[in-house]
Amino acid sequence: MNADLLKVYFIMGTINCKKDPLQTLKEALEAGITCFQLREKGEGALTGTAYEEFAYACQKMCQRYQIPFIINDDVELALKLNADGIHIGQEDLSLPAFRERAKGKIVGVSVHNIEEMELAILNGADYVGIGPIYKTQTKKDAKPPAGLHFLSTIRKQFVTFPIVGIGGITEENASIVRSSGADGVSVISTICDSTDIRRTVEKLQ
Ligand code: 3NM
Repeated sequence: MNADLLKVYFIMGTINCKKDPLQTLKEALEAGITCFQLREKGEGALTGTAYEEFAYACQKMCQRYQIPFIINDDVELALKLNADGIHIGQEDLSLPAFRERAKGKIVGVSVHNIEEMELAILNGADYVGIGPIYKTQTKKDAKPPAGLHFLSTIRKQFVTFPIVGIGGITEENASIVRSSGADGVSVISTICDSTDIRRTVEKLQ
């Protein structure tokens, strides 16, 4: 995949938004995000038809701005909607099985150590998410922060593989995450909580 798509990678679910989620997504798209992942998880998250309708609305909006629409975890929905890609965690699914079903789609995998990184590449991941780089309040079961050192170690070993950093990334630390080896930054709260999404996305670039 083209690693430029990871530059400013916005992740969101309805529970992350204080404002209208579709309005937040629209503002983020207008501001220049390069990729979007729907991560509808946690207490109070949409389910059933409401979830599918919301996913469809997000997809339509991403299509309007020609930005990849990725779904977190939910392989069935990703296939049903013909999403551009899917992002999976270590616990979610056997990657080789999914890779086979998701021909032509972007497949992203969260990795937390060298072994997971090697396995993700071997099994056909298109990019990896490395995190949490910093402490995050957003993911309750996040692992302890991996820090920039881990990111730069991975980058030295995998010189060209597309990598996005995640976890606690802000307007202030995005550039050091990039200079430590990430092709891009993935954020939830920095965009969801922003009072000026245009300015925030500019600073994350
Ligand atoms: N995955 P925020 S950290 C969804 O470490 C997610 O794999 C992580 O949210 C990982 O930008 C995380 O608000 C939460 O810190 C990122």
